[in-house]
Amino acid sequence: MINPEQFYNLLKENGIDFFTGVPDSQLKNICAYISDNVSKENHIIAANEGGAVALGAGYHLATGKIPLIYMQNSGIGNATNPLLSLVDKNVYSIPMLLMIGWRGEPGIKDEPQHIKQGEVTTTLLEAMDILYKIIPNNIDKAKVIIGESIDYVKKNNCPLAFVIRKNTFEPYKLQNTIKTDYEMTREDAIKIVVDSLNDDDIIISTTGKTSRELYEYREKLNQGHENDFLTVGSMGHASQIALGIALQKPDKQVYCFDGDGAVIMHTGSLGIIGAAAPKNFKHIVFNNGAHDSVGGQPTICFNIDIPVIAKAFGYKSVFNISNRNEIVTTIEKIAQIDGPVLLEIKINKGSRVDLGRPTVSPQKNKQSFIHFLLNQKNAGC
Ligand SMILES: Cc1ncc(C[n+]2csc(CCOP(=O)(O)OP(=O)(O)O)c2C)c(N)n1
Repeated sequence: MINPEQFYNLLKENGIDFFTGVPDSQLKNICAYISDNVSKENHIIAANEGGAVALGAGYHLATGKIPLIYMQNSGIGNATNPLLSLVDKNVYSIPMLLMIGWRGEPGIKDEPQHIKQGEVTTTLLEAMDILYKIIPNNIDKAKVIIGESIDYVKKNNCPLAFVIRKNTFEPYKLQNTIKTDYEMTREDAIKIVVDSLNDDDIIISTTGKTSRELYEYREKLNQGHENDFLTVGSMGHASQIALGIALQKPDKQVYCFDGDGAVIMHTGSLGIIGAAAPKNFKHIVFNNGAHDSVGGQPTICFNIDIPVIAKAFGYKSVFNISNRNEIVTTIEKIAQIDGPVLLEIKINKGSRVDLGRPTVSPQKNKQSFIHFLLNQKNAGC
């Protein structure tokens, strides 16, 4: 394995001193090292991977230097537009390094949402004409690749991608972590919200540990999963799935369980919800100020006012709470009033070490959810 400090030092020696991206669990250790050791001005956690590519392009335009953009391979989709229509040789020809966590690498067991993305990761890069290097597990070999890659990027004024396999980096624990003193973790809050909902309310839950904790709580209660659509991939899009359902099923209360990182990834969606204004749309944002599911890197969301943003985007009512005893009364209120409604619950980051993953496949989840929506008999999961 590669020591994150040594890897970072190699980048630094080669003149790389600007970093931006969206965190990934496979890049957790190197991202944590960068977070702890690079100044705020030179390390920006972006809203989404496309934004990170554009931010890196701006850095290059202003300095002539090479930025490094990090992302999970799921983020290639978000990054594709600026990579092809801004950075590409046929447009502005901007040099940059990409560092891409390779979830779902063929032959390595991973979750369903990573399988296709893992299969096509290198093919997508080839299709975009982006040269890629798989970073070897050995610092001396990595050193040669880093040097050659930076020469290539400078000479050709184009991007090059480092593809990072599982367990490439040694562990490094984030030091500069924000400690909060709220009453609940996400799992505590999810449990109380679920207990406060009615049997026929539906939940669209966001990517990462929110969906995993919701799933496990249903298991613990011996309930089925048919009320819940677990958005295991597609980070930032749970609210639009919920909108699509809410508009078609006005008789059902539709709850979107969102994360702050996910909200910030595609915030414009809030305006679309505000404009469509379904009365049955109830948005709950579990704000832990972090990308907790992939390593706890900070988001901007403890420094912005999500309810105020939602209100400005046309939500009818917004709430902000952080205490246990407020959840039940607020959910009761929310159930009675017209949406779109947004409830922000401020929570501490962190989760159980033994948190599992859904054992029901996404397609089974979809089938039982559809049956539930159509008021048909449960498909059995
Ligand atoms: C497009 C995309 N980029 C990055 C990821 C990796 N990822 C999975 S969950 C997550 C963090 C989500 O943060 P938040 O919504 O705040 O929820 P939390 O984990 O803090 O509960 C990230 C970055 C992803 N799945 N998809």
